[in-house]
Amino acid sequence: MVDVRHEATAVFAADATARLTGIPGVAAVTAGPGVTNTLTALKNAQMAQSPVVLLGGAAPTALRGRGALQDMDQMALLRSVVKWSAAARRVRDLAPMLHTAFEQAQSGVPGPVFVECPIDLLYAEPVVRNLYGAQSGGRSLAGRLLQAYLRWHVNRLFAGVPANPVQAPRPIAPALPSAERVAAAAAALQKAQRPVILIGSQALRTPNQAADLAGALTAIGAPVYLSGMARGLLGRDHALHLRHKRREALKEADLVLLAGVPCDFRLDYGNQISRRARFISVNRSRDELARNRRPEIGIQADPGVFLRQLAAHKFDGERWTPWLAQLQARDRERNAEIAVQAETPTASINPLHLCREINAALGPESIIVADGGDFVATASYIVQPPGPLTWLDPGPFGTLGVGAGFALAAKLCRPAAEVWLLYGDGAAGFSLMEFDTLVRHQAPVIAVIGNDGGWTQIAREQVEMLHSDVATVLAQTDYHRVVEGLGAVGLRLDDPELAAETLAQARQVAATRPVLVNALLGKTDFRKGSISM
Ligand SMILES: Cc1ncc(C[n+]2csc(CCOP(=O)(O)OP(=O)(O)O)c2C)c(N)n1
Ligand SMILES: [Mg+2]
Repeated sequence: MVDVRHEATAVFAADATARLTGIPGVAAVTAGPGVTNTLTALKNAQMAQSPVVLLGGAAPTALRGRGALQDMDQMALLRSVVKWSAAARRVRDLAPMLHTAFEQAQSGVPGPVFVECPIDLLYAEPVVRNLYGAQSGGRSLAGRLLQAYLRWHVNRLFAGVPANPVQAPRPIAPALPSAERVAAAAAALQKAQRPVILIGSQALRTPNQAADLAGALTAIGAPVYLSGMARGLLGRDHALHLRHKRREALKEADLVLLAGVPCDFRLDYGNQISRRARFISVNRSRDELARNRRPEIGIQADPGVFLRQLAAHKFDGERWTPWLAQLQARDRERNAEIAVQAETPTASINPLHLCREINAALGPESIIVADGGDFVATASYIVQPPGPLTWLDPGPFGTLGVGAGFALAAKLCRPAAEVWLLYGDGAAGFSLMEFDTLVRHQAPVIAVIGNDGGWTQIAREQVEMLHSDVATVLAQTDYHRVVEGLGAVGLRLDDPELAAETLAQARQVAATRPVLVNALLGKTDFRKGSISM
């Protein structure tokens, strides 16, 4: 049980817990405003296909719609942002509904679920009898009728609860690909000259199979790009792992295999895949398989299982050596460009330089959480997650504010890991108060704010197109002093020469206490012209 300061944080933390462990995360919030405060985080979990169980309170069953405190139609509001929901109306509903909730969250395409639990189902029977007894009054006929009704109501609330309502959870098996489909994909891949495999979050739904999955990709031997929760899967220096110029690779490829990757904005709705290429897609979701670009071989199954079965076929990796070498050369070229850009002096600290220093400071156990715009997008090109499931970002909903909840969960799930929370200064404003939570629950994370004094991702396009920076400018505020007030340690960094030293100091502090480095940034053109739509 971890109590936080904002309900969104609770859901973000439950989401990250689910992603890192494969076990659904649970958040419990109060009725009304507690539930409405979770909406954005639930939608974020839905888009990330993350199994979260939200338990929400609700007004007492007999007082719904009568002006009760925090009363509202929660079911109507949540329906579109959860995969499944149910409203308990009797105590005996609770256990089977929770059972179904956990199954629904994990089966097929995973996602968040909601169980509404009115408060009179959560207290002991005598307390509830007393509560309703005290509400009704008088010896008049109306008063006695009301009392009789309420007695009947409470009897009904508590009736028929089995002595042992809790059953063991049933195992949930993912959809398996058929052997013929795997063979068809293998045959296509064996014939390809320039294959590219893209791996997305879905392939990592079963975290304890990450090592096997990495082994499978090595055995297949084709070039691989990793996205979402798959980032870090192959460690830092795997020969098959490409990090840059994906668009070019997709244009030139003669076979593209998407494993748990939808054709959404990140692939320009499928347009990045050459029309001449053979196109295979594996996805748990039938909708995602068909969206925007229909694959030649479409397989509705768990992509991780598919890849492991694919690896049982024989592939001649040598055949792809020249193609791989070409992609690797482009990767090296891009890294060299970045290294040059990182050494260009700017005011305060060049963000590329800071990202390179962060990358150098990471240990093999580090987990990176990304919450922001321009700065964290820059970091995603430079900071390399060291291993499987060591990179957490919001996912395709792109919600600012996931930072503290994700970092909290990461540190509590993996206490031995160093958790690096990379914040934009705008994004940090959504969850800085949760440093109170990090301090109270002894979750010593290392936060770094890339403090460019503004909502830079927005400013980049707005200033260019509308010639005004209105509403994109922030002050380069002393955020390090804010967290000090909450019991964490704050460090200010404005000199590039001191970056390595300050990060080393932060790591030392984080052995025992949460720490925040407020890094004052200058401007670069690194992401000029980037627009996401
Ligand atoms: C909750 C939410 N509000 C707004 C946005 C739109 N948005 C995306 S990036 C961005 C700017 C973020 O600023 P900051 O965190 O300082 O990062 P920077 O771009 O300056 O590096 C905004 C407002 C969003 N994705 N989520
Ligand atoms: Mg900013």
